[in-house]
Amino acid sequence: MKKVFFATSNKNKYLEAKAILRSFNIEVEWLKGDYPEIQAESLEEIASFTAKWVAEKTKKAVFVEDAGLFIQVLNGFPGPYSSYVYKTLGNHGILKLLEGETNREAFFISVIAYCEPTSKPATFIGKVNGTIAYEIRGNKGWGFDPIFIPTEGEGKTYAEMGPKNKNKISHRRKSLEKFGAWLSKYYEKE
Ligand code: ITT
Repeated sequence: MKKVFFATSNKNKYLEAKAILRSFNIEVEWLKGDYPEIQAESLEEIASFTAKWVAEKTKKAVFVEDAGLFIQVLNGFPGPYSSYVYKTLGNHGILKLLEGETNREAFFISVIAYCEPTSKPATFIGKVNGTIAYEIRGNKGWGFDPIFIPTEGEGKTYAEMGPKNKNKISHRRKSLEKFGAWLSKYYEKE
């Protein structure tokens, strides 16, 4: 089994990536830590910068993943600021911002950047459309899971679906699938 390092501070993201990439016969090892992130409006730019930085620093083949929740009526907020907004406003804060608002459309994006010490980063994107719930629903999730209802989720929030079902359709599943397929081919050529 080929091994690749995932640089993240977030254990939930690591566990999801590990479960999903296993089906591509790829083993994920956690490079636990807080790595520098630039402030930019594009998740691709942010993820690419961090992947390059970590690959050069550790001399390993690594990937990082940057995700964000984009709410239509808030012009895409919190988007690239999702981590900070989750820590400061939380799910209750987001629901408050949307009080009385009937347009609940939102999407989640996951961007993976893979990089080796001497190469340029390669990126893979996954997107899931959905809506923001009217209240917190479900306890089998983390982050924004209790307020995000994916279009393909039969009306349930990610947190009501639970990790197994979330992982079948999530934004992270989609970016990791692209990455896994690419990496398997890439390893064949080596
Ligand atoms: P890194 O160390 O990997 O950067 P992070 O927690 O800062 O970990 P991100 O910047 O990628 O992760 O994610 C931004 C935030 O968006 C994250 O902290 C969660 O609050 C939320 N988020 C991302 N993906 C999510 C998911 O699948 N379900 C629920 N919330 C999610």
